[in-house]
Amino acid sequence: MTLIMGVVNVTPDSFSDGGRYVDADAAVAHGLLLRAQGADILDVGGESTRPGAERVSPEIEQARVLPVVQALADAGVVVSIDTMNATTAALAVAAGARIVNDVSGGMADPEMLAAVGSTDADVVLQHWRGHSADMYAGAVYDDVVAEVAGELAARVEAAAAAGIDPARVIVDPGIGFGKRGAQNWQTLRGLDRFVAAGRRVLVGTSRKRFLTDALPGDAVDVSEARRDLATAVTSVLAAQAGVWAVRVHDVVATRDALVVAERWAGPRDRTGQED
Ligand code: PMM
Repeated sequence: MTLIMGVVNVTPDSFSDGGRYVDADAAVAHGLLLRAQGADILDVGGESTRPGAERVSPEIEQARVLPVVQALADAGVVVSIDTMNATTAALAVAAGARIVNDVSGGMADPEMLAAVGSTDADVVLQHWRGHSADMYAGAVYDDVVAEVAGELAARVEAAAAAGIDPARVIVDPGIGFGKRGAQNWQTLRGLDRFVAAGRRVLVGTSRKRFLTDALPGDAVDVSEARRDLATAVTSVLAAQAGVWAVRVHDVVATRDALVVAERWAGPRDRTGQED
């Protein structure tokens, strides 16, 4: 089944959880709850990537995330570290993270791919065309799916050149990153093409603006429950397109949706038994 990556944001300014998990103990407790709810991987991040967000220093980022990574890894959780900084990535892997999730695909920090290459961690290379402060400057495409696929393939090659076996690479088309409303839907419609390219695919739609904007009524007033329901629907559709994992804030809604979709699909084993 498609894996669920639960989001543990350790930031005071994340758009989606209002900074509720700024202290390490609360973040760890939240992570353990997500795991109990069915998350297969926990993605720990200390720098908000919301459109317009300011960068934080690596020192602040590390102070936020490292204790959380350590505690969750010690508890036996598969942890990914959501960072664009090579030093933070290396320290997080040393603290037990098994995946480095770089939303810039190794482009923000020129040391990133070499840093990952000297570990045995897997790496998520996300499609990216610039920092949050000018997030939409690069959102110009003739054919968004073809261009994103081509740019991701180039990042996989750059990773290989830095000593990272492509089998360790997970690609992510970067929903909401350098893409405006309709471009996100076009990208999602092309997910099967990313899957066909042969690498594991991760996708993150959770609570994102393009999704909220699609719902009836005033976008500003869309409740968290409605955003999570919409996210659960995209999770199922992404699973049907063959993605390896979905990155979500509300694990329960997505888990339930994936489980129901599995039942609909029917048994895959040779016995054909259903309970
Ligand atoms: N989205 C956010 C942060 N990190 N990482 C990956 N690989 N894919 C995503 O879509 C992604 C990400 C958005 O930020 P949030 O955690 O504050 O919602």
